[in-house]
Amino acid sequence: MSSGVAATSRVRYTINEQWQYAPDRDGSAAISVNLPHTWNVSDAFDKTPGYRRGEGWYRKSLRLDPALRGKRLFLYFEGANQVADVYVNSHHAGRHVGGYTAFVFEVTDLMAWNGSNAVAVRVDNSHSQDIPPLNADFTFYGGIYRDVWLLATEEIHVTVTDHASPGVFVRTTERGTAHISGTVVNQSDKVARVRVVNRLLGAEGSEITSTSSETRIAAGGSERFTHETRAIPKPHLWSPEDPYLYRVRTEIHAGGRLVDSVENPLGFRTFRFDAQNGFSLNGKPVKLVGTNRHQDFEGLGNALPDEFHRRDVRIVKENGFNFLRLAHYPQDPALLEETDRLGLIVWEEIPVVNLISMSPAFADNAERMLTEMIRQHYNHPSILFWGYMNEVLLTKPNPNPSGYYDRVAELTRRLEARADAEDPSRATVMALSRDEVDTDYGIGDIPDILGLNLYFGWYYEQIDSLGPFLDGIHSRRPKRPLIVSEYGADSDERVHARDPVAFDFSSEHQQRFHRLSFPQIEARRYVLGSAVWNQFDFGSELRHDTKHALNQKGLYFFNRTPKDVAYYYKAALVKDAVLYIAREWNRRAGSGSEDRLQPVWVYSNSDEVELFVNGKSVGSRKVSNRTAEWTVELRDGVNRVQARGRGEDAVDITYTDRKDVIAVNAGGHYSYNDAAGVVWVADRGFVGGEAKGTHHRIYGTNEDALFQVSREGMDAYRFEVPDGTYEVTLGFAEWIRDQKPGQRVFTVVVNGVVAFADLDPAADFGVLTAASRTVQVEVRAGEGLRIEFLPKIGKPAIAAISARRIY
Ligand code: GCB
Ligand code: CA
Repeated sequence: MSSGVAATSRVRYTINEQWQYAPDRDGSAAISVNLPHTWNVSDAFDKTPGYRRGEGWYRKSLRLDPALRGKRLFLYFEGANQVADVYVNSHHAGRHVGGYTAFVFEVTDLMAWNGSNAVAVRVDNSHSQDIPPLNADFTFYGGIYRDVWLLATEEIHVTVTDHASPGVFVRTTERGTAHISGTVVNQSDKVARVRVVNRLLGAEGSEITSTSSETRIAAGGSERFTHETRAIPKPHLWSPEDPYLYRVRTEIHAGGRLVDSVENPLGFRTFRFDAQNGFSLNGKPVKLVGTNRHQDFEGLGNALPDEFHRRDVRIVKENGFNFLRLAHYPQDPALLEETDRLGLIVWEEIPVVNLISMSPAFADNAERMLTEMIRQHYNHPSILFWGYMNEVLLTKPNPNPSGYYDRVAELTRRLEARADAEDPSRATVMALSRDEVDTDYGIGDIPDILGLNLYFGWYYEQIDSLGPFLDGIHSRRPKRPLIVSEYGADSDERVHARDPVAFDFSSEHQQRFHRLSFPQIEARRYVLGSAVWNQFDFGSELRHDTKHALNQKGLYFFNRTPKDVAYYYKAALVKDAVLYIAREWNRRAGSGSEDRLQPVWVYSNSDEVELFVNGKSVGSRKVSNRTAEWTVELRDGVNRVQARGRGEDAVDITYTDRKDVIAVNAGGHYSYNDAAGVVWVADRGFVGGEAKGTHHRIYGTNEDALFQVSREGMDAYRFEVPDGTYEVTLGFAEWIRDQKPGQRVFTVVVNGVVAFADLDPAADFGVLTAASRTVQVEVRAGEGLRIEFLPKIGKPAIAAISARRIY
């Protein structure tokens, strides 16, 4: 380690490198890791229910730079999920409870200056009735999943142990001044005379004004300072369009030396919200149009390097949003620095989700998490809203303890009071769902603003019911400022439907959902704003759906590639030219001339767009609600589709005209694109029987959506194909999870060949398990392909049929 570090003032560097991680204390199975790290990267996504929730041990040897001698030493953790015990040379330095806020322990007296120091951290992500969140629709990955810092200060310094906050709190006042308060500690054994200087700096670093004061601090004592600068005439305001940042440099001088200095961002901005007129920033009406963000990422779990956090902010910003809800927990400091810099208005919240427990420790921990969040992130001008509960009435504890709802209300009042005491300059919020809001025991009236998580046209009712529902709440609670804190629908890029329906996971339903939902929000002035659920797909181990363990309501995939739907919002929100041909459905198939007529649509902020298919214009269309749509005729093979308006775009759509290859998603109204490039066309249902299905994960396959739906009770499928020798593959999955052996038994005959005799899927394969069998059959004399189902017990069923001619 270099000894070139400054001999004065504070020193801070990450110690993320070269840790040893082991799942247990003895450490014999230790592996080398760098932080950030989680131990749930794979088990939270495999198909075995559950993921490891227990202890993990991180060990590192730390050699101290001799230049730091004489300084006070601290270990600063940005986050570890969810209980962390820190040991230095086998001494317990401290424990922190809660997975989403930072913590710091002083370790000066536990460290040796010669040789290496053994740092060990026990992290535990077990469920605890004392710690929020108790349950929620996201994965509680264990580990030290954010940066860890070594921090060294002089004996006299700005406090670092006030809830791991910066120790200095800056805000602006209505008088146009900057208000700066903080605490200086004197860890020496002598009384100290200290001068505190605060310098307000412009974005380029020039000093605009400064304040200072002198104070005496007893040995081992601390003193608070409160400064207010002169009024800044016409300050450069902070806003999403122009996120101008001032900085406040706080200097501590003692004994004629600069002993400490820290910098914090400062933004001048004012905001108001009104139950009738909505939201305004810096005196101008602004609709908050935004999205929600979870912190995890494909292949990394929650352990993201800072650049990933910053990139997420850039993506949200480039999508045209001005608002970001950090659901459902405090997030990485790198992310908040970026929302300050790029200009996004932030709602941040603590993870009190779905329900509370009656344990007094639960309430204490929730309140402390709120205090930590507010103090740690107080100086970020991008944050305007503190949230403290999400759908807290959703899950009824079982058994339901007496007095439960009184306890929820009591905790709500306690958190509201805490947020007010910590930070009266911001607004408090909570989010309730449709089913909670009318019987909310009054808790929805406690915060300043009520958020509504609404899934009309997904979990319930119709997409069109969103606006009328909002109007109803608004008329019943005319004084309550309302914000749509969530709305969204899942999609899977492999699932496509010409007639999409809620819960089919088709890309087309998700797009229609947003095209029809957003205008209803835009049209209502009283709604302060909205946030899509969610910007990115995210891990939720309890989910099944079409990609298990994932919530697929993202406008982007889990790896941050955009879905088509993202461009609807981009076209609605971005001023620069946006013109985008929807392309998730870039592989299509059919048989016959009618199938060749296919929809193509474009998202754009042009007035008019012209479309070309294989070089020929198919006409111009007026863009309405950022969308223009055509029905075009595709040819067999690759089709070049181009669009021109404000800007241009081009994509290739492959269409396969089926002659001697068949692939049918039996029982599915949607087509399915598998990993091998096969397009399983929607089942047109000409064969009788009924479509049946499940959203449960299907074992033995990754193509869940193909096997989740089946057709049941038909006599036969018949395909007109040319004569020849065919390979026919039949896929099954019993979708009834408690189906017993002997409840469904049938025989399948393909052109006279018995493919399955007395097949009993529950017995032969197990329920919810995909199995396929391929047989070879002859097609002669123009008879086509005939797949017959002969019931013995119950009804026959099939999930997937494919056939290809081999001779
Ligand atoms: C909600 C929750 C959120 C879920 C979302 C969903 O209302 O607040 O945590 O992930 O719905 O997708 O069901
Ligand atoms: Ca970080």
